[in-house]
Amino acid sequence: MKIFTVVALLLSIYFPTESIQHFHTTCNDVGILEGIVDSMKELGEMAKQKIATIEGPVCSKRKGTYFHSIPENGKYIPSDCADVYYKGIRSSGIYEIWPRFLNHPIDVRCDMENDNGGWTIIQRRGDFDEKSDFFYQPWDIYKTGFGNLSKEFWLGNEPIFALSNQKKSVLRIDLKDFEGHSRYAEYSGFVVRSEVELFQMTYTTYKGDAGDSLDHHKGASFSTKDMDNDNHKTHCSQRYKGGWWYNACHHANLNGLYLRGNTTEHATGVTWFHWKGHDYSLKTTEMKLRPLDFAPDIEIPK
Ligand SMILES: [Ca+2]
Repeated sequence: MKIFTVVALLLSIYFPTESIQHFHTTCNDVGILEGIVDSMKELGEMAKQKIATIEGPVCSKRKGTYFHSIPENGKYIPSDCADVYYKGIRSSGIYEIWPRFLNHPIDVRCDMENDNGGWTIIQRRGDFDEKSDFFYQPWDIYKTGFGNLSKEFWLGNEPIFALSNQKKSVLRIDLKDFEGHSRYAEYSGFVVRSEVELFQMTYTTYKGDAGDSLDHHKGASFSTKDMDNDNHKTHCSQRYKGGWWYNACHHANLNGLYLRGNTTEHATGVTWFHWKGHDYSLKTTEMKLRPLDFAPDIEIPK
């Protein structure tokens, strides 16, 4: 990959057209821009390491959709669950992928059912007999990920950073209560910045029937019980018992305590305010990513 291609890639990641507003900002945004520059340096280093470890990325364009994979010992590892789908696999389950900005492959759970599939699941909660505070973890654990892909898990802020930056992405959130009802929320343009920028999260548009409880968290940094990056004088993560993009403090707390339905513990449960309020802890949640240009009719020849 030529160096100007890498530069163009990095520029397209950090200066997409909808972010032109960066150029019209005030002095207060200088810090943000400095963070972006630091992230570009970090991504540049990652790109150099990646270039050094592979013979060359495989990239074919079919009907406007790119298929990226990395050759290793003669086999091609998909870069996400959309690539797994393009290989002809239509069953939900655990598969190996290699996101472009990670230096190693990882196992992930793919959702091949909801809205045509192709989703890489980044968070999963459910009734799996884990401790209720299983998601009350420190920064470094949230960074690399934890849990069991067959039960509850957080994929990790670094893999989420890598996945959300390699292609323009959609985040889908599927929610279920204990009475058999389901809701969903979808966020296009979802992106999580690097650790230098405290895994800050943003997106462009919402759609769905769950209500937009992520709106309060748009642009927020990630916080954990040992890292207060929120916008409230208290420590939101310690108050609400999760790792999350707390602002001041939350309308969604999907990594909170597993409290099973109605609870008197205010806002510490697995909550989505615009559907069930602050005092109802959901039964299952899944957060999943898919490329914005996912095209379910495409299959890459084997
Ligand atoms: Ca605080």
